[in-house]
Amino acid sequence: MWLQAFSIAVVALYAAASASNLDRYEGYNKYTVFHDGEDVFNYLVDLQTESTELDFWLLTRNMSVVTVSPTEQSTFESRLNELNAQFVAKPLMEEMFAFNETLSSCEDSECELNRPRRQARGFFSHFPRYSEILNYMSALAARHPQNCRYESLGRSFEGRHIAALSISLNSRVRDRRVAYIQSATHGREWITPLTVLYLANELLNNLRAFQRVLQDVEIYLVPLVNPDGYEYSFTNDRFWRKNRHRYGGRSCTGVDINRNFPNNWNYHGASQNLCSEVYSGTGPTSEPETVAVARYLEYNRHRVKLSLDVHSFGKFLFYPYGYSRNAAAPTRNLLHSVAQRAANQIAKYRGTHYTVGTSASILYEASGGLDDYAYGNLGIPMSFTVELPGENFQVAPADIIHICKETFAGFIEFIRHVSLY
Ligand code: 0X9
Ligand code: ZN
Repeated sequence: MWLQAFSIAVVALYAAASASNLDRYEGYNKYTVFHDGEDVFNYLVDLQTESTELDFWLLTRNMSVVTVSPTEQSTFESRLNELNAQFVAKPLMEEMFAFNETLSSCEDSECELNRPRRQARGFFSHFPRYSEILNYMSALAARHPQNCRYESLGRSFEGRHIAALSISLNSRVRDRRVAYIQSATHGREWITPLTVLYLANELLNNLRAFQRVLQDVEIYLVPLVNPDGYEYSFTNDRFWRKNRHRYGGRSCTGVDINRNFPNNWNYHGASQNLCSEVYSGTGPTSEPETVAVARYLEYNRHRVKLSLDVHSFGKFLFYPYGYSRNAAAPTRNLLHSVAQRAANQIAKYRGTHYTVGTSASILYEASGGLDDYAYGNLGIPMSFTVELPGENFQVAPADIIHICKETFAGFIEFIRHVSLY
């Protein structure tokens, strides 16, 4: 009897916690659109930049995934029909409830109730909240004081720390080449910090095995570039992408940090409409999160040889330039071959296939990204954006560990190249 009441309470708590960040998506549809003509692609690119009612989860040259509010669905469908584009529509809530288990959070009583099960399955079987991630990072540093430093790069708009881990064979030697890896620039991309934390944990637990890789290299990890957006995607809006910059008296919130870096700022694929998902801010580096990252990279520009910006989703490895299809990186052959090697290593684990290229040619042109800034402004020779697997910014909990493991193989391959520069 007691057990039954307990289970009912667990289910009720679970449902309450799960529903809140999806409340606003009642009636939304998720569209998968297939298109090979320029017309449809250009129509979708314009919508991505300017529409505030449509949210592009993926936009490639021949296939796109977009969520649409109930009021906009008929106009959107008519336009797609006019353009002869094939599409499949699915109620968004239906899809999300299929992923029910992944909707749990870990800063409420529900977390406490699930703790034993979670511990049994390990850290890499759920989506941890901000405080859990920071605890995990500081515990790693405490456990490996000779090899790991835990620090803050600065604070977010809402005042959260942008936490970092530095990993090296000897943390007192400070002038090594740096492999810089960041994630969760976009709040909703929950799988991304887990892959970076998995890398930290694996390296620190197997320092001897990775001695060669770490010989001349410091690994610098920033798992949550956008802690406010990350938290907001748990508490209020599962699909929140931008930071949480609030402008007094204005109804819309947030800047896309990956449109805010000072490289061709606010050129293609960025918007000056505050309500847009790709709002580029009031100027380059207008955001505290962008400043924190740019300041670190600028200060260490001669040491940083690799910059990886981990996003989701789509299974892509992108190299510069992303701002224009007509801009070719002078070292593109090298960038391509390093990324292809990483893709090959990832595929070895269970066959996951990544596509390698520039995001401007595979996706859309988008300016103000970290990858272009690191390569173009700072001269960091290896700069990439990783788009991890996924379908809807969730992955099944049982799959998290596999994504972490295959991505780890790719990270190590990228890092192996650092000592060559
Ligand atoms: O659009 C983005 O910021 C990235 N894709 S995501 O779906 N995670 O939002 C791709 C960025 C690629 N790099 C540049 N365009 N510079
Ligand atoms: Zn992203």
